[in-house]
Amino acid sequence: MITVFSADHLLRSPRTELYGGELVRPHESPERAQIVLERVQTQRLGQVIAPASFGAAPLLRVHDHEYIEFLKQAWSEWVAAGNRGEAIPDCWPARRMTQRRPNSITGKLGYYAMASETSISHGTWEAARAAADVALTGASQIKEGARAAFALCRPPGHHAAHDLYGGYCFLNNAAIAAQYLRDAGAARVAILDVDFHHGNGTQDIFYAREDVLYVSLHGDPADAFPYFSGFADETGTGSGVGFTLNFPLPVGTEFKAWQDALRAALVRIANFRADALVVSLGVDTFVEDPISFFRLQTADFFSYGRMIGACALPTLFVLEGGYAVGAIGVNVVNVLAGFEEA
Ligand code: SP5
Ligand code: ZN
Repeated sequence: MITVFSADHLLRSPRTELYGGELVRPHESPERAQIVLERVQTQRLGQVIAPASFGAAPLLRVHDHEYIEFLKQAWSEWVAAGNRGEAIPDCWPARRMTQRRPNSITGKLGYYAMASETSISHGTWEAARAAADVALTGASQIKEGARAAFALCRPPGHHAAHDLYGGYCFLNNAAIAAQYLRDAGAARVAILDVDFHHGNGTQDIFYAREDVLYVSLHGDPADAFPYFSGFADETGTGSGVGFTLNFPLPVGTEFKAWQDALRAALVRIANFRADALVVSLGVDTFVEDPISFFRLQTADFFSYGRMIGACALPTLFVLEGGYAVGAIGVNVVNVLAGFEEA
């Protein structure tokens, strides 16, 4: 299958992540994308192409205009305000406070952030925009009739909502791609999210929709980030009821139990009769992942790739998380190779 990759991901290279009360070197690092790209090449998965530029319109199908303007300006506003470190919020619109948008950049960070581990730094917007173009280029391959494509996106996207960033995400690459496929004539698009974390942003974007099914397997939010989204009783709203399906799984989940949940997820996707499938592909389910608590092994990624391939749907894979950097290339390409073998 074709891989879409942009070297512009390198423009996102913050120095800090707020983690355990310290500012540490970010888990979501440039090495991640380079290692996945190298594995794609050494395993001869297929051609690697650069993205085309799709402009603002497909971003605005999913994201708020003022939110996009905020992302474009945040770093320069932060620097102009005299701040010396990277941009991190320090106040949020919590319970019983107003939801008005402040003027001050620090206030705006709190208004738009769903988490504070994600520092904004020079080049963040440019990299996020390139990642969305990577996803859109992959989606256009599917539109043109490809059976599958791999969007090697960085930064990731599934925590980004209509007007929220965080969880290392700014633009929701998978949601932008799914909406693009809808606009290109696919009547129904399914999104399967196998990242360790719940894709709160993707769920939120499509929560009231019956034309885009969102199905996710993830660490139980009672114990795992993003804590406030991803419970089993979140099933959609209005005409979208029944078109969101969550499988929260406990600490220490092994492949056998994870695979049972995947089987159930794939049954729902088959019943939905999707015209296309978008897979939010995070490999932070790996046993050695430093911030997660599932126990999948390297060979398991190949096994479940084959299960996804057996659905026989046009499939766009969009890279999300995975922080055991030494294994990320092997694990991601195992999913794609398993898919191709089905
Ligand atoms: C795309 C993606 O995978 N985003 C993940 C964002 C995770 N952000 C916060 C992680 C906090 C993890 N805390 C774990 C404590 C382990 N001692
Ligand atoms: Zn994740």
